[in-house]
Amino acid sequence: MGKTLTEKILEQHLIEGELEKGTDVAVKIDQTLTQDATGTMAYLQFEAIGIARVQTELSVSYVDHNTLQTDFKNPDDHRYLQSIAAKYGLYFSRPGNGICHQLHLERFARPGKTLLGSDSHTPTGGGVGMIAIGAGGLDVAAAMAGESFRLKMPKVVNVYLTGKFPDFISAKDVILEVLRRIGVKGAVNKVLEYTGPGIKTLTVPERGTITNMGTETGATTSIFPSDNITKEFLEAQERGDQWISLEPDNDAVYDEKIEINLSELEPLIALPHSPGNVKTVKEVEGLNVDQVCIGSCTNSSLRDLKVVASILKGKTISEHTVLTVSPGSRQVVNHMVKSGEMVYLVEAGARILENACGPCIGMGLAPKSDAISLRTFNRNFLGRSGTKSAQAYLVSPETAAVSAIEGKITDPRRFGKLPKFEMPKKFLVNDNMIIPPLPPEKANSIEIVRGPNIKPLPEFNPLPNKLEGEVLLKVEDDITTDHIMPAGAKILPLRSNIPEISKFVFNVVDESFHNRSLEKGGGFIIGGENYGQGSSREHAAIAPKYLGIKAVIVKSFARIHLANLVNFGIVPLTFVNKEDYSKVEQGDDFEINLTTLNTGKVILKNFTKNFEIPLTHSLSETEIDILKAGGKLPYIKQKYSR
Ligand code: MIC
Ligand code: SF4
Repeated sequence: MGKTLTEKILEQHLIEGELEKGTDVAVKIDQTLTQDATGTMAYLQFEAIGIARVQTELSVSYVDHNTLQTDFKNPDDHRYLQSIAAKYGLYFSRPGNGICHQLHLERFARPGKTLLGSDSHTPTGGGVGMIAIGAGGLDVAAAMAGESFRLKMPKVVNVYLTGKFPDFISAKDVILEVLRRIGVKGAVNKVLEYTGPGIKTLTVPERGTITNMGTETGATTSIFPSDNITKEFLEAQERGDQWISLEPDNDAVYDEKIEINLSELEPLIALPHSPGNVKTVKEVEGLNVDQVCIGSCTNSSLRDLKVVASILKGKTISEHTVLTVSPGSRQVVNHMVKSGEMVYLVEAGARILENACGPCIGMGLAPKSDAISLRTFNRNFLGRSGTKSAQAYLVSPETAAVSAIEGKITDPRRFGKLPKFEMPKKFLVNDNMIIPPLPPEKANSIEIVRGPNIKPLPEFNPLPNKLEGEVLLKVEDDITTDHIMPAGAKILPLRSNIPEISKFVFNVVDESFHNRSLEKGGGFIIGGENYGQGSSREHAAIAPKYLGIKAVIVKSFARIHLANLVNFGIVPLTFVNKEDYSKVEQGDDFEINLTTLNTGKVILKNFTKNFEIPLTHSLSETEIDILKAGGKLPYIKQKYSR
């Protein structure tokens, strides 16, 4: 029986288990990446594990999220990260160099390798045929210490592409079409593997747009084969020697199949407040647009900026619309400046921002009250832009550029003829803002620099046999980590300070959550389907744990958040009968007996309403041991001390 590409790479990296769908496997991790917003916590944890040097083939620490420096906190964290990289043998990508996923694709991603990143959009690397997975910072810290990564062996979905793009349709429309069909939980514990004649029309950066935003389907990762197009890309990045040919077998057996004809795609748009809320642009055409933002790790490659520049050339944006452009990397900026195409953006009225995450994570350029903001980004969750009353829509660079000129949502095909632009044969490679690892003899003497915002890690106790307390909050389906632990310019700088950041837990949902949790001495959260979708931020587990959350009981979980809850000793439980969700209310008094956790069944006693309901979980034996130890850090420390 033939193998999928996913199976081939996972098999080569298998440390424990068998490639049987749904079972637990442990795989070797070749590369890791972190970014600054999750990195500080990841490295505090790496330090706590106590290993002298990273054990991976390659580990990179990027700075791209917290680059708005309104006081000392973010720059202090950058200094901390730089000293950590020097001491422990990592590459350090300096602030201003670009967005981690764009940079990793350009400079480090390698076909056939595994990459674990403390950011949910790590699957961007799948664009060159690697297994690239997003995880919580502690899992990445453990991988840097040489631990394997545990996951449920995913099902493999074949996304079979045929045809080729008509003008004004691009990679973003492909992933929006996937989201339109399967929604934001359609690929939980699945890998989206792209094949078919249509992939031969897609360059690596276009493939990267698709694998990047595959995250929004809940997928473990997304992957393209490594073919001649990959070879050309790596050669253009002066990394031709790193290319290998890697394809699924012709008779590979997939669990599901999705077929998309690129020739038949239309410009698509995700409506507020979910990337899964997809319509055709035509259906919402004519709505006035206050802000257009081009950039983010989904759509900030040279190809994307070139197409935008070619559309904006000689035009002026609407007087009612603000346009921002944040390029993906210095390489992209360098090309745009040298070719003169940056001028078209400037002359059209674009506000050129730093090559960083920026408005995608509410780091500046928040839209005005009630604004309609059209973004080439991958997420439009409530409040994420920094303005709670704003309505964010997600589109391709083509739709964004044409709409910025018109001042309203516009089907880009109305523009007329698609202007031509040329891609370079070779990229302008310059790694002078990436500091390579120091040799061990020099690294040993490096002092770690800690600013006053870096607070010690909180310590948590082993799990008791019985959990008691009140339901502190009951929420609906599709609660994102942006609801649980919001980001933005004010909160992100607190990522290495758990007591402070915990004040903002569930702020967009219920401002009294923090105080109520402390007053009641902690308790429980009840949720619906796909609880914790979105970001990999482990702060959405650590901060609730700090506030005394003991268990989260839901209809279903998103993959990364579930792992983060386990890592920090919060018990993730699900209803056996989903209808029981409606029987419990905020304020109910619960008792959960955990002595039967190993059997997969536990009983919840509701004292307020005087009934019992059955709960279950998907935890492996190792995960139960981690929970019992009070989290993954004490668990690993126990292991190393043995
Ligand atoms: C995001 O896009 O939500 C982030 C910010 O990049 C997060 C990471 C974080 O919260 O620091 C992610 O996607 O994992
Ligand atoms: Fe940065 Fe936005 Fe990409 Fe997250 S989704 S890594 S915030 S650009």
